[in-house]
Amino acid sequence: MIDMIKQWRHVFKLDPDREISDEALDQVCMSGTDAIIVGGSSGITYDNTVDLMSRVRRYELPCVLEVSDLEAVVPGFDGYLIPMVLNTADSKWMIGQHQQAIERYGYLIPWDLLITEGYIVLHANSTVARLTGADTELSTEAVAAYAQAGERLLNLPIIYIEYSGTFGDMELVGETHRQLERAHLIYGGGVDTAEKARQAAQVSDTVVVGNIVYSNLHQALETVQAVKANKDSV
Ligand code: 1GP
Repeated sequence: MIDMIKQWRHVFKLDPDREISDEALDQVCMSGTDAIIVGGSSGITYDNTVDLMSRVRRYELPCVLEVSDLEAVVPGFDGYLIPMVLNTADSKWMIGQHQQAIERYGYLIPWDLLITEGYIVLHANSTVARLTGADTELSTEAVAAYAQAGERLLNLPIIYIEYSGTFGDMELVGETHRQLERAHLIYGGGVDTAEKARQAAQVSDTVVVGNIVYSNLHQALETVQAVKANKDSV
């Protein structure tokens, strides 16, 4: 799983709770992006997840589920991303929900398809920050230290800097990246133009593009080439 993810430079994250036409989905899947992540912070159900997965499955693109709701874990994805929020004082989002999932469904879990992500949530005014009670007021040093704690103490293969809904501080992302030795750094949040995609690609290993797919598909599609053109910059 991690070997596959390490190849990804650009990924679209699609939300099962939002409408996307067949035509738009076709353009997203044929855009040259490396994979589709299915995920969102609210309104995710088994039915809307199955529906989106089966539509994306028509394309030869890796499709993984970022698990946020236990009721909406659908079999048939190529992999399952399991977020652990590092910058929250509420241990439920770090390990509690995971413990409950294993207690309830342990015998069903396809362990070799799971991959954990150390999430650092930095946009205070986002659903994920409010939901998880993330401490978003962090210095660059503090964020880099969370990332290193995730990589070196918890041995997490992925660190995900999440600014969902706003474009983040690229210097902070770059400095965090420099402090990592092994973990793969994913950046997501507010990438809605080719220029922002280019900047994000310079400081991270994988750039995730979400919201703009639903508000300006043309600009969303432009982010793919902008990221790919930066292939060798990290
Ligand atoms: C959200 O990181 C992703 O989980 C992408 O963020 O929706 O702001 O592009 P945007």
